[in-house]
Amino acid sequence: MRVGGVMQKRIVGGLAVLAITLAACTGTTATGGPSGSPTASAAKPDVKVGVVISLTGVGNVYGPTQKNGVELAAQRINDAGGVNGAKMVLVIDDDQSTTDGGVTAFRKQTSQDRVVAILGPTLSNTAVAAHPVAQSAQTPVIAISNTGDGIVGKCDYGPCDYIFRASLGESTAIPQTVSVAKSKLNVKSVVLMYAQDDKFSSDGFAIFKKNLTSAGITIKKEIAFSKTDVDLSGPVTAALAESPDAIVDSSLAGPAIAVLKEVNKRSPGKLVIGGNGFNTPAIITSAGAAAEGAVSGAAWYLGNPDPVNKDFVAAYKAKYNLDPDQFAAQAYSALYILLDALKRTPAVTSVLHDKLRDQIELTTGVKTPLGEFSFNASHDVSQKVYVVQIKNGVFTQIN
Ligand code: 1QQ
Repeated sequence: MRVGGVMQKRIVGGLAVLAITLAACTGTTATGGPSGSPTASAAKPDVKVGVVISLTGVGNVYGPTQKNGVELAAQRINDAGGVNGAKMVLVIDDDQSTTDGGVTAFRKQTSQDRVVAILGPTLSNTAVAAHPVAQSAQTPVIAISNTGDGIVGKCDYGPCDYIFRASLGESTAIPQTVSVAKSKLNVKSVVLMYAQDDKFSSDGFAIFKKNLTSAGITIKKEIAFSKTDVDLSGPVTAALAESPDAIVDSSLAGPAIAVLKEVNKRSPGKLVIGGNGFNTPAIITSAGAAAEGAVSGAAWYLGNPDPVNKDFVAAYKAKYNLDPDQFAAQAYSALYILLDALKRTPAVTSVLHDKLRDQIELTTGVKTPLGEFSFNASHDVSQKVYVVQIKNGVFTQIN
């Protein structure tokens, strides 16, 4: 009866808290104590973590490797004892690369699944619609691939203190890319192309414009297109007519592949510079030789000899018979960052989201394939930028 009384009080505090608390009570009464085995025990209630990613739609080149990365991390985490002995269980939903898809998945995961935290969604365009759902539900989010502006810190939709970002923002990456373009690749003029109906792409356009201008690189023309355009022969012809040293393309992989192919057809060898949309091996497999020489700023690269990265790459290869990409590395890293905070949160299976949020904020020096990870005061990642160029079909660091 005493338990009932406590629970009644908590109903006033919030249904989510009640449900998770109930689960915790059941677990404790049923079995008590950890099994003593290093593997996550069935005795404790599972710790549910939401993952909302683009498995279909325009972001579908990024979501599948994010899924691989996060599933590998969950498997390894559970093999090593889970969250203080409790099994970590992923709830994965497709955001369909749309704002509606993202909002629906975030609503489901916060109200139905009652996950402890959410990783995702894949695209910045979806994130600015879906993150407010988690913010109102006071469910922490770690953004694993949103690189546009206003994702953390100051958000247009209002307070976003439950939102964190483990993905390198374009406002940090692009200045480095522009600097390398100027100093190492001798770029003096560009045409700036971008998808105007995608937040990541249009934010990247504005950031490129600002940084190219301040670096003294001439922008000969700006050309807007749509993220759903498949034929970019017109815009590319118009861009090449300006005879720039390079074409800068701020877009997701679909249009980027079309731009690379058109440029290669009409002006082979012309330098193409992009943003985070370029950091997928799909660019190389789909554009083939036309991807050769393309430059972008990345959060990670395959050849990084750091032992944590080497261990991740080897485990990923063993499980999927494939090299990981940046998106897999970021998703994998984020789950370990969350694990670290979950382990530090008292009574983890009855976690109160504000306590978990506070612990995520205190993250320091978690060893990940992205390097030793900490969040800054704006809940953003502070990490090294790798400016990469595709050479012989491989992303190669050039900074
Ligand atoms: C964003 C991105 C995409 C290019 C990759 C997921 O960075 O939408 O913010």
